[in-house]
Amino acid sequence: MTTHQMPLSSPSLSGPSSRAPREIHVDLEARETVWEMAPGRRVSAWGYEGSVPGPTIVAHAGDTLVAHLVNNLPEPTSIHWHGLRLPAPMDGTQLVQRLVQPGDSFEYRFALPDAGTFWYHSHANETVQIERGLYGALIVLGADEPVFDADRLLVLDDVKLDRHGNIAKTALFDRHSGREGNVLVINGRVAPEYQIAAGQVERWRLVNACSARYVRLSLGGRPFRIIGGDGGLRDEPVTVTELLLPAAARVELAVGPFDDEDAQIAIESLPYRRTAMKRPRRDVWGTLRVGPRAPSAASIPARLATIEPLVPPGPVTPTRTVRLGARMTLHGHDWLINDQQHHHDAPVKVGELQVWDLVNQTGMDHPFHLHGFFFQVVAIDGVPTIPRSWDDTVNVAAKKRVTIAFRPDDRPGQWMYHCHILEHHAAGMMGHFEVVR
Ligand SMILES: [Cu+2]
Repeated sequence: MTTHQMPLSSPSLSGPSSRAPREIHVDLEARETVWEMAPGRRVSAWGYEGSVPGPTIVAHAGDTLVAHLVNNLPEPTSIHWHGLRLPAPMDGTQLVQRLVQPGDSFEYRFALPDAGTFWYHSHANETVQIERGLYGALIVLGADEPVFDADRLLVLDDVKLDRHGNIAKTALFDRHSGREGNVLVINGRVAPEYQIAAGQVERWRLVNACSARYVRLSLGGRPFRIIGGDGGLRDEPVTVTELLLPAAARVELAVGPFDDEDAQIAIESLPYRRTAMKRPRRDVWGTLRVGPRAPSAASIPARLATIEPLVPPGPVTPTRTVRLGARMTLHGHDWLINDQQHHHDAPVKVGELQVWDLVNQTGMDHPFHLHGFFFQVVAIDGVPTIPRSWDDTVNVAAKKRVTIAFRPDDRPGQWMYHCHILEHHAAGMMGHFEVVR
């Protein structure tokens, strides 16, 4: 029995690391627990192995993950492995498995083909179960990773507490705009402080585990480099001073070097208007302090990965249109795909290039997530783009059109796509389709 847990910060996991593939065994008991978000600030929550986030699973590409879910919750559950190219029966949705009943267990077993930053979370009654803490990170290391001075994982979440300090019940308004919390946490803790040595460069892996919130990330306005997306390293690093991380998406960064010892840098989100119904504001999530200088062994190549374009340059012809829509009802809003709740979409064939036009007909952004397959973003509003990374979650901004391409490999079965604003998914903005040989 080996459970690989990564501390909040660790010496570098990077660098060449080839070894024989292993089985990684993890126990994930889902149960009620006490979540201490800050010293003395405890809330009743649900977590894997009693912690929020759940255990961080670290493996190498080529390993097999064996995760033993035991359900000691008062209601049924299942686990979705977000971003992983696994066999359909292991995807954790109700299309492919019966929910695990209280007192029962289920073993997930699948190979980990790709290096990258992934996460796992409940795929049952998500608006309650994920909000209460049933999520965790899964890091898969590649054979030839760039070298950093340290690795850091930051799982971002927002929690809505009521006036008694308990996790709030779902409100009608949540169904419309998605639930945004009034408490911001990184790795389950309010306002954490991290330290980076002056002169050093760290690899940061960020997961947005919020129900609905978009994070327009800034590090006090300082430049940093994006080195990876949902599905591992991007083609080359790009230097920015901010980025937009939609709900459920991941990003990998090179942070540093900083020269000003004792500087305090805000880990913050800048105002972003994803819906006209919410007033954008700046929030501080945590603090990064620049510590005493230390030597650096970091080495980040100019070229990180080769992303072969799936679609030749030039005009893009979609094979399918997926319209994201809404309908007013007596109980507020229904959220729709092609005018239907829980849309039954046409099958796709193994090996056949898919070019999907995601058309947002609503006045609100939606983070579109495809299960089981990475895609490339090939056009925005009809204007071709050069794919720089592999992704499984993309923001389709209000009234905009995003075109994605993927080629289903030989993993037939039932798959789904949906808006990852959990309340929208629950209210119908979801489609399912079969991959057939
Ligand atoms: Cu949505």
